[in-house]
Formats: sequence, structure tokens, C-alpha cells
Amino acid sequence: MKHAEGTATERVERALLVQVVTGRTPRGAAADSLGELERLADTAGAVVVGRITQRREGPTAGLYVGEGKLADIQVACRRGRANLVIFDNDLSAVQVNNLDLALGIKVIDRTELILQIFARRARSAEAKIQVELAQLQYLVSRIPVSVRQQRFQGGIGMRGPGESPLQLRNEPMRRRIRDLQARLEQVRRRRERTRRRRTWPFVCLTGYTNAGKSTLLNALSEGGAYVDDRLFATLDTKTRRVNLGGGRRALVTDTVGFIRHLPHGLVASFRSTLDVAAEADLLLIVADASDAALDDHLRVVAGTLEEIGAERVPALLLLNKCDALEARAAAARAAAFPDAVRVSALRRRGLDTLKARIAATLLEQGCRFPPAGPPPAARRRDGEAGC
Ligand SMILES: Nc1nc2c(ncn2[C@@H]2O[C@H](COP(=O)(O)OP(=O)(O)OP(=O)(O)O)[C@@H](O)[C@H]2O)c(=O)[nH]1
Ligand SMILES: [Mg+2]
Repeated sequence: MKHAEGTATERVERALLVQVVTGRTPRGAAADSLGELERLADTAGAVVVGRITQRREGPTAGLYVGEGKLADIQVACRRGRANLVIFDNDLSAVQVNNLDLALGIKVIDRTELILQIFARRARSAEAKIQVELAQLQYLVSRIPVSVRQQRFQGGIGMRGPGESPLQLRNEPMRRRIRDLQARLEQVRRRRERTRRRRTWPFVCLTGYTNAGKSTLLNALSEGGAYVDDRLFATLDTKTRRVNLGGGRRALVTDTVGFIRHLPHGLVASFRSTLDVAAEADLLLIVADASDAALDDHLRVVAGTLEEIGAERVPALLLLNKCDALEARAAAARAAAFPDAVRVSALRRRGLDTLKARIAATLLEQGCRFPPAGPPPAARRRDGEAGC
């Protein structure tokens, strides 16, 4: 297991992945989604011991899967010694309970898995508040009261923000939610004040998780943003000065990546982080050109940008990881996306062209570049997106 994060003292989670494909979902999209679920499980520190896919008209109310498939899942769990079942589909609270009871094994869905990864990854105070809020809202809305507190104990990723059952017992969850919301509102207001004082053009890197946003920020700025071949490596904003050439400079910020079926609660909770995109002068939509699911990724990114109100912000599409494409595939991508800027953040290719396109687009937007001298942002700590 390349990515498992568990320590020797932790119980290793052995996960069986279950996917129910409903309606007219194409085979390729279903396979991509299951492959992504496996990466998510891996990122969360679980060992995947098997996969089960079922195609059916629609889910059943009680168990999501049919009785026959339930028996298959039981056999696969025994065979793989699974102690966790992860559904690629969104389960209702009733379905989770029924499956838990029928299988005698902890059952979670994709949303809960993503929430757990975010909990594990959150570093800054702001990200921790946002994750805890999303977890609490998820629990309040989905899980019956009797099992709410148990689900915060143990298991993959259930650590960091929201981990303390004591805290949950001592404080009614709704009061805690209101408190967290108030704290995030303060952060939002502080950001808003910062934004109004901003004098530098402000560029935001956005895109699917693992597309190479942090690598690109490092390549553009010689900075030290955290890069990892895992999903959701970045949960905080990081802002760096970037010299675009010809004496023109801008601030470029890196932020959290998107994924298909990103839980709505998470998007809402990460509002103060994601707002950075909506307030930018220019979005750089970073896409992994070497990923066969590029079109799907771009659809998800467009949908998420709309959800956070950033769909009207001027944007440049960047096809990253061009070094990982063979000549014919590279030509096909170039033909399909003629306006995109093709780069390799890792090999630092195409960066001068990219900088020139950024400067030209900012000029078209009427942005003014600051005179020489240190920017106000130089005195700010990371995570404050703006100057
Ligand atoms: N081959 C190749 N790999 C790249 C390139 N850019 C980034 N990568 C790799 O892609 C993986 C993800 O890179 P990150 O920069 O962490 O991606 P990200 O978009 O910031 O990911 P999140 O923070 O998880 O949303 C790392 O293993 C990088 O080394 C590139 O141009 N070519
Ligand atoms: Mg990143």
C-alpha cells in the first residue's frame, strides 16, 4: 500500500468497495468513479480487499442493493476479511443502519469517506472549523441520534476536527454548529476587508483534485506548497507572488481541489476557502491532460465553480501533465482544446507562455499591475488570500 497513512498502533481498515450503477450511467464513468473511490480509500489509509459492482434500475429503499447482492457482499467480506464496506453511492441513514446490522460490519458511503479524508488532512484552524462543521451537519442530517456519537469513534480518518466524543456529548451539536458558523463568518468578513484593500491582480488556481495545482504554484513562484500524489493534498489557501515578466506581478493562490459528488455540505462549509475563486480577477483551471477522464473532470469543475458563484470569473484552461502524454495523445488534446495553455508544472514546461497569457488576460480585464516594491501580502501569513 503506497499511500496508507495508518500507524502500527492503529487497526488496519480492510475495505470492500461496493458500487451500484443505476439508470444509464455509461460503463466508463462507473469504472472511473470506482477507481476514484479506491484512491479515496487508499488516501484515507484503508487497504482495499475487493470490489463489487451491481447494475440495477434503481436502489432498494432498505438496503440500496438487492437481497442477492447482499449475500455476495457478505461472502466477499468474509473472503477478504473486510472490516469496512464503502459504498460509492450516497446512502440514507436508514440504509446505513440496515446494512450495518445485516453485515455486522461498519458501512460508510462516498460522502462520509471524503469527510473523513478532509478531517485527516485539515491543518489550519480555518480548515479544521470547516471540516468539523461539515461533519456535524452530515451527522445531524443523516445519522439517527442513537448512533451519531458512535460514528465519531475510531475508524479511518475519524481524528482531528470533530474527533472528540466528549466535546459532542457535552455540547449540543446544533449549538456547536452555530458557533462554528459564527467563527467562519468572522473569517469571511476579514477576507472581505482584505479583498477591498487589494491592489495586486489576484489569480486563483482551481481544478480537479490531483491535477497539479500546488506543483504549478511552486513552479511559478519557487514556493513550497505541499505536493502529494494523493487526493485532497491541499485544504488551505496558499498565496504567492508571481513575476509574470516585463515588470508585471500578480498574486497567485492555490486552493482545495474538486471531485465528482463533492458533498454539498462540504462545499457550503468550505465557503470561506472557496470564495477565493469567486473573488479572483482570473481563474487558472488546471486539468490533468493525461487523465482519460479529463472531460468528466472539466464538467465537475464547471459545476462546482457554478455552485460557488465563480462561473463568471474570467478563466484560462491549463492542460497540465503534458509531459505524460504521447505525441499523438498530445495532438488530440491540443485539437480538442485549442484555447488551452499546455504546460508541465513538473518539468516546468510552457511556463513563460502561461505567464504571458496571464498578463495579457489581466490587462484585458482592466487590471493594473503594482509598481515595484514589496506587496502588502508579503507581510501576511499563509492562508490569507488577498492583498
Ligand atoms: N507527470 C506530471 N506529474 C505532475 C505534474 N504536475 C503535478 N504532477 C504530479 O501530480 C500529483 C499531484 O500534484 P499536486 O500539485 O499535489 O496536485 P493538486 O492539484 O495540488 O492536488 P490537491 O491538492 O489534492 O487538489 C503529484 O504527484 C505531482 O508530482 C506534471 O506536469 N506532470
Ligand atoms: Mg494541492
